[in-house]
Amino acid sequence: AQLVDGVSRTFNEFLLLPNRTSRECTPGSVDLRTPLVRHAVGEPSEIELRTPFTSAIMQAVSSPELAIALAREGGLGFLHHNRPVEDQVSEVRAVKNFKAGFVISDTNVRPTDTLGHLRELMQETGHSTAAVTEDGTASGKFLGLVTSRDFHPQRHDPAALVSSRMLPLEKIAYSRADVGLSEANTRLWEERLDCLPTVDESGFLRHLVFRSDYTDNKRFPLQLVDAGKRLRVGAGVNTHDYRDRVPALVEAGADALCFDSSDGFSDWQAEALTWAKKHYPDVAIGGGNVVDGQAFTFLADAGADFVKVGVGGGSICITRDQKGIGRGQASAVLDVAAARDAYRDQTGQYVPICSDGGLVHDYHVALALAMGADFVMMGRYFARFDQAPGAKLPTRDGFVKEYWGEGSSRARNWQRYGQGSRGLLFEEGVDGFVPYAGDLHEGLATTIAKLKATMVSCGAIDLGAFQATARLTLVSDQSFQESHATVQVRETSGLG
Ligand code: MZP
Repeated sequence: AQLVDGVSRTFNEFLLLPNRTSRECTPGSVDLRTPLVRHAVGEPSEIELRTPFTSAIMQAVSSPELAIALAREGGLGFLHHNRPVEDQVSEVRAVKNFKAGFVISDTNVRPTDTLGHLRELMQETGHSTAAVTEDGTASGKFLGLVTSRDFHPQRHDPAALVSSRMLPLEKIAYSRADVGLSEANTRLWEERLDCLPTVDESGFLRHLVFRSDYTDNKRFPLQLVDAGKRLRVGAGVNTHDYRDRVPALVEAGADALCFDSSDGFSDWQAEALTWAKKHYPDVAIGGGNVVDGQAFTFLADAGADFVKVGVGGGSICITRDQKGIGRGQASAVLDVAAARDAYRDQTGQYVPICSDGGLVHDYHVALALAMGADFVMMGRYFARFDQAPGAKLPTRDGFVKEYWGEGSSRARNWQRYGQGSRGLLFEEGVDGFVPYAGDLHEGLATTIAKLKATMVSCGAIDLGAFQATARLTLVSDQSFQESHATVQVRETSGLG
């Protein structure tokens, strides 16, 4: 055997040093746009993400609801492939056909009629949000908002309302009973949004009466009639049935595909990529997963439009225990990023890389990006949110959501964990739970706020500058201890 240079290191072993922060460098000026697919140096990528987040190609993570919520935040959800082609296709269609909201014309709003009318319209059109306005236009006076997801005014910041999707229809009633909403909370809502909320017995929002004219869309950025615009969605594919799956997903409108394997450094993946790029040269198709520069170059040469990095670091992953294969995620990202840059210098082609798995804390996202990742993919992180498909279960201390690996017996994703037969000979993933974290919109907003704050401390207002100028330091065990609070901490303020 040959011993490769360097130790296998992971994100916990690094910190970023602050760089000089200029006056112009503020969280408000930070731009998180990033390329998703291969492009010539000096030209823009055909697909850019507005925020560098993608959701894992996993049954427990990327439902259409999650892909919709993430696309609305500027990221991209990848629907999983461990099922019949037609099931995946119908989920791609569900995201592509999503319409953000609409205004119904009802000058004489009679609450009970309107509700029925709304319900029918929402079912017919597939919209998730409906606004009732006095004159039926987007700029008229809003009388109410009806949405299709749970929204809890006690837990949620009123400002989050502006782009959220809230109530199950059954819970809507035009009652003015103000049950369960504290006076202070009501005042907050009135002040912040100038509206009067009413809630049902369980504290869920029932109805909002807006008391101003929201003619200024900036104050009320709900996209009411967002015509012809479609959300982006990605889809995983595998090296077994790609000749059927790729054409069907392209036809359904998937914006980006990704060959998804626990070990992408294989002839099968190169062959599949070559086939896909030959038949669908204009479709964005990524590959992976890899952990070193040699494997990156192999997939880039085979035509990959982006390459995913990470073996064995996932929160549900036991590949390293089972097979002794993998590499610390920080070392893997640093090595692959160097190969990506060398490939760029040699070929004039920039092939973005994605740090996939093993991001445990929000600051790990910043580290992955600073180390050279163009975007990240996360499973555990997204599995915690309402929009993820896992069941939400009560525990003594709150709620948890189910989260299981693609290599677990539950998922049985033999296409990803091919061990030489159809079916799994042994598990490479576990089946478990993650703490419930509420709505994606709000959770991701906090993560983005932290990422921007880190970038500002490092003096960078875009990801290119962040990668180019970030300074990393290794931490010793002792300094790792020092990073944490060393006093007994009071009940938290509730800030994540
Ligand atoms: P994490 O964000 O939960 O730490 O990791 C998610 C990533 O772990 C996925 O995107 C995928 O690359 C990988 N994964 C999914 N299932 C397994 C498994 O069962 C796994 N071993 O390692």
